[in-house]
Amino acid sequence: MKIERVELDHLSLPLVAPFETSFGVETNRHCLIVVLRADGLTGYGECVASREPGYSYETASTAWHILSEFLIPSVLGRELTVPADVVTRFTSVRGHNMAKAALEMAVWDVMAQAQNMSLARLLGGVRDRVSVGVSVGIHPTLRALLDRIERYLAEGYQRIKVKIKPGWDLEVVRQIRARWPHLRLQVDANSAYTLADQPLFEALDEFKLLMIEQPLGYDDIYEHSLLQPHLDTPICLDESIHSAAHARAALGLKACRVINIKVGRVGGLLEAKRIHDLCYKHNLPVWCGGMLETGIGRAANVAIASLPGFTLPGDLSASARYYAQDLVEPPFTLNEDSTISVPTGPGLGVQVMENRLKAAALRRETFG
Ligand code: SMG
Ligand code: MG
Repeated sequence: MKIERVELDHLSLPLVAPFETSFGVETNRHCLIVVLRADGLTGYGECVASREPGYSYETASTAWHILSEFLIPSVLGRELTVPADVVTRFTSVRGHNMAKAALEMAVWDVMAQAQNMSLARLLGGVRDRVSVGVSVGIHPTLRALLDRIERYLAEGYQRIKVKIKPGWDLEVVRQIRARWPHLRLQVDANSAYTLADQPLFEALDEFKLLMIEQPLGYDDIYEHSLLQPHLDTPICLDESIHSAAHARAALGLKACRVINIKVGRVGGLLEAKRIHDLCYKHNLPVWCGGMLETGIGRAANVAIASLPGFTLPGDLSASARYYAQDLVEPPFTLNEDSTISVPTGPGLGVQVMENRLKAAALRRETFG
């Protein structure tokens, strides 16, 4: 298959509510969408880098630079047969995983369509619905947070993740537990703590959390390995796992008991699958993280989450949790059993509404 043309769009989409983490607040989601044309087919990919370098060093602007100057030119006009070929073309660029993942996703999409197969099937998925939860940001008051959780529970989400930061942690968890003793609950610190906070994490043990996500440095594995043996609660690594090699290091050091796999953070679906396969072999449960994706990135997330090792609920919520109007039809909805159905149509299996893409674009450029 020959890549004939690639279009890049930088979008700004208003979120239904601001999303606050230990590193900042987002009210508008910035992302890049890749539209790829090959053999009469159109594939889509989403770049999850944010406007600001808070979660990762990549931003929508750095991804634009890397895609337009290096990654897109490396595949334009090329014959590619399998998705791994595109990864090979990218080896001369170090890092910039979110930029790489966006273009790779569009290639998987067209290649799955060319075989008239869903992306989930091409990846080796084994489920037709995936278990999901909802990630709840930091709120101005505890009251507001508890009300928000109550509404998500009423909508049918059966697993809640709350963001924590120093000063918004133990008491928050205590109050949630007091109200919902059996709720499947986990926390995400986004690297807001240090090893000196070990007593806080020990104190959290009594609340039987499913996991504590990325408590320490965003690029650390070693210090997490020093903390994990002191805790009953599993540590889950997010920010510091960028490759299967990192996952291997975390496994070897026993730095965590769970890994959050994000397609963008690890450079694409192929690497996400490699991390999955490694963890599956070692009986380490994984789950699919979220980056407030539109329906395009969400379709890829749901597909990868259908692999057998994704045994914990993902941060994959319904379209309406993020956007008043998603970019795709039909929008993703929550089933009664707190799952999302895996699209069965060819490729990503969603219809991208290009007029909505155009309406939200701050910048667009065509290559080839
Ligand atoms: O997509 O529902 C979602 C958000 C999930 O909490 C979420 N993601 O560290 O896991 C994480 C955060 C990063 C969000 S930065 C935009
Ligand atoms: Mg996280």
